[in-house]
Amino acid sequence: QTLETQDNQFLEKSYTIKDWQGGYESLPEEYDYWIDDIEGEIPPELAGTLFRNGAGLLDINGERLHHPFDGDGMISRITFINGRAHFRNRFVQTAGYLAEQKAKKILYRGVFGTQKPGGWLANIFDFKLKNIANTNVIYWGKKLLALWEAAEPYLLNPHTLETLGNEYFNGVLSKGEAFSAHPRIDPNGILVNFVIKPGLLTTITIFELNTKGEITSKKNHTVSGFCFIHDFVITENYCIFFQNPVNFNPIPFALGICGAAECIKVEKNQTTKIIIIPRTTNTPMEKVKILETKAGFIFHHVNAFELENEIIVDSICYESLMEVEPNSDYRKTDFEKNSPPQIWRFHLNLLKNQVQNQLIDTRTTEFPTMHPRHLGKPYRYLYSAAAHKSTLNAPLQAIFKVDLESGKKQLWSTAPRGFVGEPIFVPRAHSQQEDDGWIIVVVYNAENHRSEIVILDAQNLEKGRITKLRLKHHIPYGLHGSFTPE
Ligand code: 3ON
Ligand code: FE
Repeated sequence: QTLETQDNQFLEKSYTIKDWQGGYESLPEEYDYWIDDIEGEIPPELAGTLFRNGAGLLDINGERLHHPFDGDGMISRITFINGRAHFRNRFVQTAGYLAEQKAKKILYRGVFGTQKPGGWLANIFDFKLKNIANTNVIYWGKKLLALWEAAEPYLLNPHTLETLGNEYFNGVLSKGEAFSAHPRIDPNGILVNFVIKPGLLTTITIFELNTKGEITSKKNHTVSGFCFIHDFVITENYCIFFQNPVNFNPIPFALGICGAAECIKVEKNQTTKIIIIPRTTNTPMEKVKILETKAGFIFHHVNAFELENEIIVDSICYESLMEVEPNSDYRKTDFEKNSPPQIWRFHLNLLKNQVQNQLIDTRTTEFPTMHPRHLGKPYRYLYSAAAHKSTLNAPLQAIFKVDLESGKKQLWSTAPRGFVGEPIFVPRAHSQQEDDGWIIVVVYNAENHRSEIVILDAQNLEKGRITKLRLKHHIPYGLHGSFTPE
């Protein structure tokens, strides 16, 4: 026996793969009820609504999707009012969802490899996109919008979650024009969003929206090379994009062999280009600036801010990406074989045009968040979903808090049978301290195959949960969401 295999025997896992897989079962039912199975007390000052989005269906009439990112968007809405909580979930009634539910079979190819039945001949040269509206949900300018980065938003009724149609912002967006799923809200009351149109040259469009939900600015920038960019960051003066070191070979996709995203390969030896775009023309730096560094692959950033001659950016980096194979099953992921997503801090020096990289923590972590009032500004605390153990890749089972000033870290874990989604930080009204508020997170409990809404004290995760609201069903692992005090 090698030393390595001996070591592995003692590395007891904090989860079983079977438990983890339970969170990837479809939830076809739509519910509407007051939550009455509650442990602890809902903080009386906590008022507002948490919206969550994610794939509600992982199969179409029993035919499994190839990847959870291909699943139809389902919105969950948890409203906190007078110490009570109400739950409702509904599918976004996209054209594709309605058509497939009616046909009872897969009619569209998915970006992440779902194919129509019938092999490559049934899929060859089919470039139609199914807008699945599954990635994020925001309430902005009195509009509830379900977002997916490759198409236009869907507008929903914020109370009933009924789908009202596509949102084109008074014709500023055209049919089929995308609006990414990762808007950033400047605390000055401006929502900034972007869209990537990749090609040999890539166009990055930057939108600004006012508090009425109107697009007030739409500007195009062109950069060289193919881009796959899922998220971005803003500071007071800049929008910052990390152009991942990837190559795109569309041929297998065109031939009906795999999904478009499966044709993206991370090039470990290639550098990441950091694209810094001024938000207005009267910023210190007038033109677009591009810096280079080694950063692996980035889906999500935490935050960014300006400090003297530097821009600081905190991001979640993967050394490489799990390659989704055409015939593989995502539910059989061998976590330990993949590189862990970790928090890094990048110092972009705008005078020297240099980048310094600093690993903040080795733990597997994803879905980072922070206090919305500090977005684009200096900040002290970040929160994220994380693995139970501090090394090796593993499912997200814990909530992690990092004090970026003191380096202190806290962990609240749901292992062995709990699995967490994206945490949302809700500040207490009129709070002074940056971490005075709550973390709300949906936890999948494999013990009873149901989900729970858990409320934590953001100042002290380790004292344990304040409240646990037990749902009557599970919610499949989701992607992003947001909280609105309204
Ligand atoms: O040229 C094309 C341009 C484009 C916009 C390429 C393309 C077809 C791939 C594309 C579309 C991209 C899309 C639709 C991306 C959608 C991404 C998505 C739905 C989710 C991403 C989630 C990211 C992460 C990191 C989730 C992590 C989850 C866990 C760790 C929990 O298990
Ligand atoms: Fe995302």
